[in-house]
Amino acid sequence: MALQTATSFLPSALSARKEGAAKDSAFLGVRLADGLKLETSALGLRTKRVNTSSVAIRAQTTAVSSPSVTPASPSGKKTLRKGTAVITGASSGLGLATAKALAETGKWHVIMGCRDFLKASRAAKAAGMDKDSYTVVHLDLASLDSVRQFVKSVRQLEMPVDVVVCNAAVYQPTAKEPSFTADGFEMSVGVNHLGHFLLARELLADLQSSDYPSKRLIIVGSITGNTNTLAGNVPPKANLGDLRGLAGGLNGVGSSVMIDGGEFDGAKAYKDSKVCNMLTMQEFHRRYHEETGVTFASLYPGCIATTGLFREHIPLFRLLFPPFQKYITKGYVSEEEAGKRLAQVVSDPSLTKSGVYWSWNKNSASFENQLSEEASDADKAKKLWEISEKLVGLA
Ligand code: NDP
Ligand code: PMR
Repeated sequence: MALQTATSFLPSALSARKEGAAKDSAFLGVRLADGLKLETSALGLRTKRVNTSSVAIRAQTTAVSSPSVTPASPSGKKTLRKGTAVITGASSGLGLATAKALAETGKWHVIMGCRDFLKASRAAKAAGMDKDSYTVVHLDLASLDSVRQFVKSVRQLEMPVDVVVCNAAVYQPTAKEPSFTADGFEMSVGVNHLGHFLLARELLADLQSSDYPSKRLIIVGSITGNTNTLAGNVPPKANLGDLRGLAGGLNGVGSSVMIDGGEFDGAKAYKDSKVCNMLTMQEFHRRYHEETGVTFASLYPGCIATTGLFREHIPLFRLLFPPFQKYITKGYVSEEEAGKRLAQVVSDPSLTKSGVYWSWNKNSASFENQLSEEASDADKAKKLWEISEKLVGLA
């Protein structure tokens, strides 16, 4: 049933500019002199053919059967139709594991929003996902045009959008100079926050029109953006300051590339972007939960030390990080387990509370976790929202 329609790829939008000072990349990124603070707390089955002529050049899709409302069974009892979940960055790591976990239930169809169509298709196949359980649609979060095109392509699939998971991310801890998205934003915040901000804002209307009983928008957060934890106190620490760099456009031309106005630091930019993700989830909750009934949630899935997230880190780090997390911090979690956790936030009937940042204890039981002061600052979340909507052209 799968019709593969690979058209051209979106050119990658990386460019390097000079800004800020070069950094040393010490093992585990920590120089002893930095003084580590130990603050603990701790879619009936219709077969749909995508009209490729109407899907603009950048969209690459695989058309599949789409789930719909299941009519009353012979017993007369209505069964829940298949849900459809959009997952960004589902070509590897947490996104792929979540897509697999959802697909395996037979109750979910996954729209995989990925920048590399072939990689995503191969990954889904290698993971053993049934070809009718997913659709790959091209999405490069480093381009706002691509995000808008993705939204159009998803709508052309004519599947409901029941859950959206903003999962994709880049981490550039060893970058000496910033790189930029197609729209000129520093890459980490541009992809992890601004691309997702536009995507989530656009797809909210689709979530709202879904008839699924529990509609959810999930933005993946992290412990490392929370300075009320030990992990969040490993330098460089997340800090958005007064958002002056963001307000200046993060372009390195007349403004800093860092949200707080400071010098470029790739690791900090990632952690700042995660604070933005967690603040954005809460602001969505405050603005839209009552009106739309959508559940907004974030999470820390555990330390998935083996994923592609660390691809740009030095080889020694990649070698020692997994055992360090397994045996020393005991924060390690496998990709499979982390995927089950995120799949729970997508689909578990008991996780409908909105505005929550979920974490898991050692027995893999979920609990509502406490965010840091900055990551729960409502004034900052509002300011972040207002600046972000200007930057992505929504205001
Ligand atoms: P991976 O690198 O394995 O996955 C990241 C995904 O994002 C990949 O599919 C990647 O695509 C995609 N991606 C990157 N840039 C873009 C872009 N410009 N447009 C579209 N997709 C893009 O990392 P993880 O699975 O670890 O990360 C997933 C999420 O989990 C992130 O939000 C991360 O912050 C979070 N997280 C991870 C933790 C960990 O320990 N690993 C801990 C806490 C949170 P491609 O395959 O083409 O590179
Ligand atoms: Mg961290 C309980 C302790 C704990 C946990 C759960 C993590 C998770 N880390 C912990 C502790 C420490 N880390 C300590 C004590 C150190 C100093 C040796 C340390 C170092 C460290 C580095 C250099 N840790 C890291 C890095 C990274 O480059 C990773 C990062 O920050 O990526 C942004 C990372 C992480 N530690 C974690 C988790 C989950 C990460 C991946 C971060 C993320 O995706 O947010």
